[in-house]
Amino acid sequence: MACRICSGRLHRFADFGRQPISDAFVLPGDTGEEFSFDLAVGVCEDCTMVQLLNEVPRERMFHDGYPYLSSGSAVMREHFRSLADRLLATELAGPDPFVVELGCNDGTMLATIAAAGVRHLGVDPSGGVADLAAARGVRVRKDFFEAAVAADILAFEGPADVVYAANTLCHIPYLDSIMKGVATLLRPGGVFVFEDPYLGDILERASFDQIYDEHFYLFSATSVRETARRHGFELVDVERLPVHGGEVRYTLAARGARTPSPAVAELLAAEEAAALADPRTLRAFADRVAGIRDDLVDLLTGLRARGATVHGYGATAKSATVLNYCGIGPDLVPHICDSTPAKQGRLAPGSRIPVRGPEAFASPYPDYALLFAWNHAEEIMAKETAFRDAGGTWILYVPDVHLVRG
Ligand code: JHZ
Ligand code: SAH
Ligand code: ZN
Repeated sequence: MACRICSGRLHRFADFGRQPISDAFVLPGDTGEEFSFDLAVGVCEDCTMVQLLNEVPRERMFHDGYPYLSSGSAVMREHFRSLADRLLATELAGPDPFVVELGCNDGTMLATIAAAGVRHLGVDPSGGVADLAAARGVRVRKDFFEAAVAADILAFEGPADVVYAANTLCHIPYLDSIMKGVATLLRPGGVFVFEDPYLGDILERASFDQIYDEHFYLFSATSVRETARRHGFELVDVERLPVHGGEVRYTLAARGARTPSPAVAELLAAEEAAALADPRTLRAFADRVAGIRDDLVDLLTGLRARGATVHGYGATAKSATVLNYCGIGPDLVPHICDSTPAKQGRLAPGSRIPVRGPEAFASPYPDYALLFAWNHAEEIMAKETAFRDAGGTWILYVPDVHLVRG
């Protein structure tokens, strides 16, 4: 296996065994074998990019039945509204501005742009979510963004002031084509802004469930800067974000077009000091993760032996890694509650744990709730205070296995 960015040698540091497609929720009657692949992660010895060793074909993950909805969290809706407002007040404040969003999903971010009457285009290959965006008044093109699509957009719409992507760029193995496309599409002086889970946070919190089929890359400022450099871009800003368990928003511009903010050098220096890309750091992470697996399985088997009930909360894509790596099935967690319509009434991939609507949580409350959507803990605990009042206890496994009494 060679690095997807620079063809350098990859050093494998973690292995999660066979895994299903994380967002492929199974119909109960479907007894066919699920697609699976070896989920293993490596770091490039040259450019430091952390990446999966195996690639799942993109059409298997992103299609008309793709279930994830950006609008499923109030905190995320507010996050995207404030980002859109900021873009409108800055990069999109000139005459006839144009913004393109890669992976616009159900249009949560672009809805604010559309409401402001600003020219925009969302690009997303998942037809179901793209239809929801269109229903909100967002202009959307159902396609995988890549260099040829960028050239086509340029021809029909003209150059973009901003290309934006949230939780999408790290999903795309073919970044060379993306970078070429964005370079073609941006006007001179335009910016490419994207935000994704941050390697530094993943290592610090041992949040190994951020590793699954869709998350092909785990970015750092160091690896993003190197990737950008290879395509004539410069990393001109970084901003740490609290959402999704810790992310970084990167801003790229054509080399020499903008003065990098001091935050860039600071984050690069912090990554160097923390030896983020050092195989020893990454192997220590893998050891910690094996400990979390043992602790979680011990806790759940102990609770079952005592006759306590444990239900899952949030049928996240992340939970696929937890469940299938730890070997947790319906015997330990009989069902998971989730607010996403397209996941309800189905079985979680691999583990085959049934997914029910949020109303099932209270009827009756379990003794313990295993919080797979730990990144939304504050929002969820605030709306589920009745669970705590009924004596319920949350189980979290990030940054270690621990109990929270609401
Ligand atoms: P959440 C997905 O990951 C996939 P997931 C993807 N690869 C990615 O990077 C991120 O999103 C952005 C439910 N829920 O956000 C909704 C409730 O039931 O952690 C979701 O199914 N009640 C693109 O799936 C899940 O939990 C609630 O109150 O790991 C949360 O999924 C809330 C707030 C959520 O992302
Ligand atoms: N930006 C949203 C959605 C993230 S889900 C948010 O942060 O909540 C990731 C989205 O990327 C999915 O809707 C998926 O269909 C889309 N996607 C995957 N590959 C893509 C590509 N090559 N071009 C554009 N979108 C893509
Ligand atoms: Zn490399």
